[in-house]
Amino acid sequence: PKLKVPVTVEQGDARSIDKSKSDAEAVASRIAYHAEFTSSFSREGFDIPKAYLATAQSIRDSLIINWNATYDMYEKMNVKQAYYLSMEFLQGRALLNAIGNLELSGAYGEALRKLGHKLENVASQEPDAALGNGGLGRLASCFLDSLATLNYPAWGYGLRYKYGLFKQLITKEGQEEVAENWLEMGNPWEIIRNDISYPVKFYGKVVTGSDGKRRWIGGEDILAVAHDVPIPGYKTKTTINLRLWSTKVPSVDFDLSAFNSGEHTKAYESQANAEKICYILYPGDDSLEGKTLRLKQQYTLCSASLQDVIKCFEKRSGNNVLWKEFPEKVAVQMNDTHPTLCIPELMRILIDLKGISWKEAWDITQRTVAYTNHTVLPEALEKWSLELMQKLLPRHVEIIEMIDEQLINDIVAEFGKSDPELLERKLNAMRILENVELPSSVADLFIKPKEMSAIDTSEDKGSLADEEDEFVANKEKEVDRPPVPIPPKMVRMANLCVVGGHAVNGVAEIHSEIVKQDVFNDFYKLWPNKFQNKTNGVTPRRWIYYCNPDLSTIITKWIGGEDWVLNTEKLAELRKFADNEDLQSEWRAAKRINKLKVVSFLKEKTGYSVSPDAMFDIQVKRIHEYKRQLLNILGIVYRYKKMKEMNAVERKEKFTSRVCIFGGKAFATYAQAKRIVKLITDVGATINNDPDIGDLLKVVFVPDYNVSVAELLIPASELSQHISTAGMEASGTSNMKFSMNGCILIGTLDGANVEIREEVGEDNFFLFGAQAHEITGLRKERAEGKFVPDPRFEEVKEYIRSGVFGPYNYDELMGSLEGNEGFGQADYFLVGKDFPSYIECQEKVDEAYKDQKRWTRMSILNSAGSYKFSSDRTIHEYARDIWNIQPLELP
Ligand code: 4GP
Repeated sequence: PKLKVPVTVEQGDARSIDKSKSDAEAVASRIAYHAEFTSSFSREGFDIPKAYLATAQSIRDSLIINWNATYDMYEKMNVKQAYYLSMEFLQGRALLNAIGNLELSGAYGEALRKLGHKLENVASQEPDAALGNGGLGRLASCFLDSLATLNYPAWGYGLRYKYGLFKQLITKEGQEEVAENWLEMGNPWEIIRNDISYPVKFYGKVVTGSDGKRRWIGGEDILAVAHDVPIPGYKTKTTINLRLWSTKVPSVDFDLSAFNSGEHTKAYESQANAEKICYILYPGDDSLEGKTLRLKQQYTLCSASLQDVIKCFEKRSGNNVLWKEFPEKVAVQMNDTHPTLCIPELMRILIDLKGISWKEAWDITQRTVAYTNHTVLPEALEKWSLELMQKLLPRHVEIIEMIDEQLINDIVAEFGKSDPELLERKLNAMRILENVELPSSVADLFIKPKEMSAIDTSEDKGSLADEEDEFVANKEKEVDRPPVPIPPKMVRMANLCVVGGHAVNGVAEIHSEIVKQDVFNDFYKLWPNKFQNKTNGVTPRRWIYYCNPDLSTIITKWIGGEDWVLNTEKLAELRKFADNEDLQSEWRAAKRINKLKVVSFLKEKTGYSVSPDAMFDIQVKRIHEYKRQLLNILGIVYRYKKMKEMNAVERKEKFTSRVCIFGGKAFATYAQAKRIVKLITDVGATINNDPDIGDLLKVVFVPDYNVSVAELLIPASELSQHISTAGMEASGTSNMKFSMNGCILIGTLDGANVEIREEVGEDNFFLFGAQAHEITGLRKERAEGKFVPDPRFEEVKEYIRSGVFGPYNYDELMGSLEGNEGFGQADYFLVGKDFPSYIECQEKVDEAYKDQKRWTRMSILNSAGSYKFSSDRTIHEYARDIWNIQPLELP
């Protein structure tokens, strides 16, 4: 449509402009202003993409006003601020969230109607900002929302990747990845700060200056440039900042003479090298180039952010910079180990650039930084090659070596020298450097008795002939034996985090226990007070209030007010109405509306038609063996096989109709995860086209799962699956979102499931499977061949192998469940072990669903019991126990 309102040029806060106008008129004229003057589209017309940009730009104006006021106040009050450093922020869309938080939904809806558009259609134009992989990135985004909403002085730092997480296509071959160019149409939410940039150095060497100090010189310099994204709180003026860095070459580095002499590519080379650091979210790191790039990304985040933090601290301190007070003004939270380099970088800045002693710098650093662990999977505990790090960051390696040495001394002091075996075990577990020689004073303690005799100068050396025999025998053995590879020297980032920070936290109670008792047990015994739990949470604004308006209206009506959006404890009041028939029927009606939306979405995205009368059973998350999508699909195959063995009447009698929905991305090089995707889509293709089955069972893989898709699926869900091998899922956060939206979970006692079950009540949670403390024993039993598989499990694998679901060779996938030769450890994720209890539990689900009153009661009790899982609660805990920051609200 053409613009229907006359364009009046107005600037300023949408509500404070012309008081004679209604909010909607004022908003409309502001949108029109931006359509005319700001948007980068051609003049004519006012189509949806243009309407989206102009709408976003108009709301951005309001955000900037609040945001300036927020930081002016923080500066004036010189308050302590928390800085959340994360390589990932999975923000999703911003428009409806911003409009809602500013309480302008009505005005914007009406304004856009006047201009010929619907707000929902305009909002759906926005590409997801997918600067993250999954849980940890989305948690960071929920935290920003809560920090702003609760008026905490805070700031997020991340990287501005040009390409977000890949776009997932589902084809006949399974998953395919294509680049996600989320910035193609420009990003109205960011403000480029060309005046805020910091040099970041790589390579070079370290020299000792005439003053005896170590200096990092030479190397490659790039520039990190700030891009600011305002994050509005809900019903507050507080608007905090997410500062994302992009990289470029300092202008002096452009090789003009090469360009002028025709070597255009050469001239551009350094620019391209600098820019590629922020090209993609997770560069494949099988190659050395990939590894180097990822380490450069991590260092860019740490270095630029700390320089920025320090500049702010110095500015706020005026003429009186007291470094020892730095931790009283600054808290740095490292979201997993990716920002570990903060520790040596802060040390470097303090010692080399600010002239502070090692001892004081160490004290400041430790009091400033804290670390959150998000996974106990050994392969995810980051280690970097010492050699690579030495090349890229030579000064940091010196500092890390000194921290390691200091740690060795502490360990020796703590455990003494009387028990060399214990000491050696402690050093092996706790040192930051792996496979690196010990200082000789400590190494001497471990000389084995045999080695001792070799350097023994006493007379008794045994007979010469014996020694010769032994020598020959050893030589012969050497001929047969391949040379022993020298283990690579590595830097263990998690150990550095634990040593260098003042707090370490897990993200759910069970996970924090595993962190203390297993992953970092030696550290825990040494410094028990460092270790904490901070059970994750999700923002109730995005994850129920905005994404599920129908249910939210019902909750507001029954609780008698909307304050549950800020005080989720109020949700517990729903408990007393759980059996109320009126509430129950309203509740079901809201679910149905949400299911209908998903029915059309699935049709559009996958071509499959599903019935809104069937139970919507959903598993959406990254595809990973430990999350066991394989268990889910094997359960579905079992169900299908049983259906096929029955006649139509029996089938209908026995089974509840289900739509089984999967979604999630497999890491591009994770072959086994991609095979799982392939199996799910193959199974879907067969079942969905089987006329015997009809609406009784449908299996749909939703392509390109992201935040916006989650916002659509979660409100429509009735059953959701959180079925990881116990002890392996740190927390999970989608389990919280599902439960909040009245979905019932089927799950193992893992991560936050444990706490959700406690809150919603065990009758309202479908529990199955082995428990965390049993897993080691079960794996051992499995590996020793003592496991006797359930015949139903064997039957399912056989059925898949028989080719019912197409010609693809599933040997590798099925083999992994059996531990055949070449397939690694037998069923490491214990799918076979948990299979019988899983399918038996699914039968209970079917039974429960048949009684819709009972089911609705369970659903209501889930929402009611989800109050603990608001990220507002989590953020209050971090603020109180780790950051020591206080809320401060704008007048
Ligand atoms: C995830 C964990 O897998 C998940 O259990 C947890 O809820 C989430 O972090 C937030 O704490 N881990 C990651 C990761 O996303 O990349 O390790």
